[in-house]
Amino acid sequence: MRIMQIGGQTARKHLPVRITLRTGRIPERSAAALRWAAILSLLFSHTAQSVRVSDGFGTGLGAHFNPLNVDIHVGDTVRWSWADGVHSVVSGNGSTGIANGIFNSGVHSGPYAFSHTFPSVGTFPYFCAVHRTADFAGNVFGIWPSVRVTAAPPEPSLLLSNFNADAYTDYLLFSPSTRRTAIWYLNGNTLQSGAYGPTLPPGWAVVALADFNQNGTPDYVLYNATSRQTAVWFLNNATFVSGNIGPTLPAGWKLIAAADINLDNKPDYVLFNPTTRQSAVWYLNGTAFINGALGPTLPAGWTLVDVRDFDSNNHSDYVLFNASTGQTAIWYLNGSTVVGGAYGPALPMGWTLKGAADFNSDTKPDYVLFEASTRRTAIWYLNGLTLLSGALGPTLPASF
Ligand SMILES: [Ca+2]
Ligand SMILES: [Ca+2]
Ligand SMILES: [Ca+2]
Ligand SMILES: [Ca+2]
Repeated sequence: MRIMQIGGQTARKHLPVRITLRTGRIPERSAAALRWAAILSLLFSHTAQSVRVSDGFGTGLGAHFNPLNVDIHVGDTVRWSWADGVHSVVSGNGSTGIANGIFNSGVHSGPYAFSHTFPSVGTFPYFCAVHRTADFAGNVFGIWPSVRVTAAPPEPSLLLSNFNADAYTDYLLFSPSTRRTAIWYLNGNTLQSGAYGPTLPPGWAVVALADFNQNGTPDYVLYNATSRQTAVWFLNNATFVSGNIGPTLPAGWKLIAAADINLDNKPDYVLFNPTTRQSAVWYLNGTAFINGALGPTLPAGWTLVDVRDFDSNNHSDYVLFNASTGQTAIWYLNGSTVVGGAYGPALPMGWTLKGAADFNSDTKPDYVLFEASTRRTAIWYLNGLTLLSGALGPTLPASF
């Protein structure tokens, strides 16, 4: 494995920050952080799909369930409620009355509510054990009520850089289906205008942005998942200028970011292996591989999201995210060596951390959050790791 040969270092046994994370000493969060987390939780948390159950909906709507069919994504929850009457919600075959055991509220007098979360794709018919015959005969569609669960839409690729050399970071969107790229020019959190960038050849994706030819505007780092080849496309704002083949990644490794780790003004690759959670740095001269070093290994549950300088010492730092807890953390680096760590603000349920960049021109990186269920983005303005305020950013298109 090239990564092991070129690393020239063995994994470190003692990582102070790792211990900090594991022992769970959580630095106090500011009142602003708590307030913003609470506000975002209230405004943007998942709302379960609701089905009202009643005797009184009549034939057009289905006898007892409104709506008759519910369309949701994997992981969503449906909540049935009835104010009065005696009802139940039983998954299975309404014609025969045979339950299939996926969900069953039991028979209850109202007011009552029952919820079920759907972890997999499929169509799930159900009936009311009390009104089974009327459920079918009473609706004009000739169908049984059901919950239809489809796969969650794929997360868009969202990368952050300043394409038009103004004071503000912009969004780069990449659609895996069309392989189109689009730049959304922002002024803070506000979308100003957009432009299509170049469209990628089949098999390739944009995975990182950095200025590889020092002309002041970011270039695309491309990756081919089949060949594991990387390439750099040199851009002038949204216009393709030329391209170069870069080094090929070893199997199992992902390119997380391109950032200058050794302060020679040339971007380097930061790699992460999600299986071993090992990180590595590949030092580059333009697109030519020079040498590599192993970086720190992340604790279980944590992923490397981005690489930015969070303590204004010019050394890029790791931005870490724990998707199950919503917790964020920064590992401060000196080159590829961890020298400290701290927790950042925790994200509300349903939101993931997409990256970090400066959105309000105070030179300090801010968080970009994404909510998969609504495709909304949000900016959390930070002073170091202190959350100052938050604002919704533009909502990402499903595809383009
Ligand atoms: Ca800009
Ligand atoms: Ca460098
Ligand atoms: Ca730093
Ligand atoms: Ca900022």
